[in-house]
Amino acid sequence: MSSSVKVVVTGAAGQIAYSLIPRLVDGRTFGDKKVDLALVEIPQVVSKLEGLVMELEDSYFPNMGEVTFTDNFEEASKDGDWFLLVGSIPRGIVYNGKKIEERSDLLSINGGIFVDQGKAIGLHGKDNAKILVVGNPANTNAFIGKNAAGNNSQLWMAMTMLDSNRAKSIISKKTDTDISEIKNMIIWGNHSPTMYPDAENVLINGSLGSSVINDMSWMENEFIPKVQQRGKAVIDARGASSATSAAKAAIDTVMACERPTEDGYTFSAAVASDGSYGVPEGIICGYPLMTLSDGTIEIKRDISLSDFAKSKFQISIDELLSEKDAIKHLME
Ligand code: NAX
Repeated sequence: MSSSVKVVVTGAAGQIAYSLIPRLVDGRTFGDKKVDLALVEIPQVVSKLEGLVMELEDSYFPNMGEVTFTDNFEEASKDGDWFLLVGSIPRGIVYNGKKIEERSDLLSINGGIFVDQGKAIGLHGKDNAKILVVGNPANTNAFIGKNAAGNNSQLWMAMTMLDSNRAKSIISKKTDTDISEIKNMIIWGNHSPTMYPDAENVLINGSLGSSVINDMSWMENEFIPKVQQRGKAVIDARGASSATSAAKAAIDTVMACERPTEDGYTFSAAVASDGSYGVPEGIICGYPLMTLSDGTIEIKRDISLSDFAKSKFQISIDELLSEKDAIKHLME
């Protein structure tokens, strides 16, 4: 084996993690590196992880290294290369005697979690650590975590790959194109129903969506709402939220960061804005990204946005700014 990588996963007893964790050690995601896992849960369910570890051992993964589990995030974070922050408190749960229905309550509770996790990552994670926030509200959780970490050499991301993959599938069906030929599916903005999935800049067999699809009414009235509401549609059909597709999207994001992006292509994730595309600096915003040959990850800055796209994107930027306002008490 060439080297090793330590991956810290929170929410490790949850449904996404059950699909995600085996794929981290299957020899594909990190190539031939040995993968050490630090699995984290809240105290009430941490003991369940013993069963997951037994299953991992029973699965014969030659690339699996040391596997530990704990309810102590700080301890788990030591020398972490990758942090997959899946754990969060869902809407609808009773927390400290109160049913959590409002987005502002959700932002505040989860924000508190991400302050502590961010501090630990900033102090104990590797300086080149990459952090992917999956737990919702993902962008603002990442914003809080990054601020608390205060370590600018670490890369904080929020996951929009699932939205991108969903959008690719819809476009593949609409245009009767093999899904492997749908590329550069950018999700601009927030991972929330305001996100803007960009069907004008998507590449379909190498041509721009704006010329291939040529149907603004479909884009505006069918495609965009379908991507934005896909999570709810899965819950309605399955009686549970997306899990295997979310896990696959997290793996896709890790793989996109671990390997250079082919020339001319991009992948989707949300990162801190550097002002690109007029987005206020600092907020964690969905962008087209590229992994360069030296491993750095950059925003692709030369995508052209139509007036229609700009107006949709702005709605999502405004939402991110209002979320930022709702958690300002958590920012030191
Ligand atoms: P589950 O409820 O099955 O699992 C979440 C787990 O997180 C639970 O076991 C819980 O005990 C644990 N947890 C809570 N707080 C924690 C903490 N402070 N430290 C460690 N563990 C903690 O949810 P699951 O379906 O796995 O979804 C996890 C999160 O992903 C949710 O917030 C969900 O909304 C979010 N999603 C995000 C997506 C995205 O594209 N960014 C898509 C899928 C998913 O909806």
